[in-house]
Amino acid sequence: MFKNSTKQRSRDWLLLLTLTALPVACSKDTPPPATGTLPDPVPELFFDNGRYRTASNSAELRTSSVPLGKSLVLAPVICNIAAPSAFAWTVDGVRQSSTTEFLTFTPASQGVYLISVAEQSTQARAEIQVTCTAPEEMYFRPVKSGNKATAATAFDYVPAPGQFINYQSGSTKENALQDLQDALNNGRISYLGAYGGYWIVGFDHSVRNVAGKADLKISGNAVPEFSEPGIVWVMQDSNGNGLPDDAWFELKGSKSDAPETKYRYAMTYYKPAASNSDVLWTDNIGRSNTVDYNDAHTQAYYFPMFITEDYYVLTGTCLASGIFADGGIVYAKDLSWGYVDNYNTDLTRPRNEFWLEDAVQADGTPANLSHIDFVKVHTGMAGKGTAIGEISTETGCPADLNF
Ligand SMILES: [Ca+2]
Ligand SMILES: [Ca+2]
Ligand SMILES: [Ca+2]
Ligand SMILES: [Ca+2]
Repeated sequence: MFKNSTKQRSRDWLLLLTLTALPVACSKDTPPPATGTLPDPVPELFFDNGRYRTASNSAELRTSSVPLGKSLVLAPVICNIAAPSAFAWTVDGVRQSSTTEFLTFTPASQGVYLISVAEQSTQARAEIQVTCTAPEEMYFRPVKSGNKATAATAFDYVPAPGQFINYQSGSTKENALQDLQDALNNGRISYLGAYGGYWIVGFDHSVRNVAGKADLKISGNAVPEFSEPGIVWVMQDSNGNGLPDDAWFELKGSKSDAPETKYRYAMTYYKPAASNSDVLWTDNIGRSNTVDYNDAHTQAYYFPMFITEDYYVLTGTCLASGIFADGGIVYAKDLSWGYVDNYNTDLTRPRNEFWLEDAVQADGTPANLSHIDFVKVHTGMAGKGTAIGEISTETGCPADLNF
């Protein structure tokens, strides 16, 4: 099934990983790996803005926003710190009382705030710029003549590596974004690849949160005992600029309180040195594995080759793998509710329907959103089965159920 060279290369990588300390998932201070080497595991914090991260963009100041009169819970992604101690937070240099990884920020007036967090045992530190904008309803966009119920605009598409991902050498990020736009326009399914692969889309109007009912529909291609759950995130255009550069809120699901669910999880995928190869990944908690090349999908690279750097980092929430075998057949477990490309087992929560009431802050408290403008979906599991390959979410175009 595998070419010998592929397996040998994987063994070389894994041997290296075994012989040296496990690599960092997300270090900005170490160079990208040359063939056969990986960055050292440097303790690090960063703020996730919902976009992929590379060596070249990791030093950019991340931004977010919060409408006046509301709170935003901030929390960094924690890399290579096995047992974090206390955290120290500042807002414009003023020390805050929180000593945990969470800060509830409730600005008293509109303006731009620089917020920092440092982990005390390592001095790992991160900053984020948060703009306090006009109150929540200021930029609500009512439905106008000519608007449509489904998402209109593709803003970003960065799949994880996978057997259904086919962006070969010479492809561009613009090619990928156009593919997503075409899928939105034509009602086709999009492929997110393995854990963390994502798209970001926007509506031509604001999707109102109507109390006590589902507000969004996002289809997948799940069938019983083959679910590949994707996590849904939503955003308001709080600063009114038409771009998804504000605060993301996860829609909770039936696994949100499961002890194995990992929040602010980061996975780094490394570009293979040769075609027809497995794709190595490492994560922010010291694990590594591969997305495996198989003989059913023979494009040269499963890694999206429009990523020009040697590795990229995808972040989000990670659920325990649903892969299981029974009688020699591999299945992917159906979850109760709350995920795209999942065959809901809770029949009170119809499949493919999502409630904006389920939007939560980083600490799991309700976000209480009156409406949203943007949606992100990412593959929510890292798992693979022998015959079926990696778990990878498939998605249709989101629709406003209150249109
Ligand atoms: Ca609702
Ligand atoms: Ca699927
Ligand atoms: Ca915006
Ligand atoms: Ca899939």
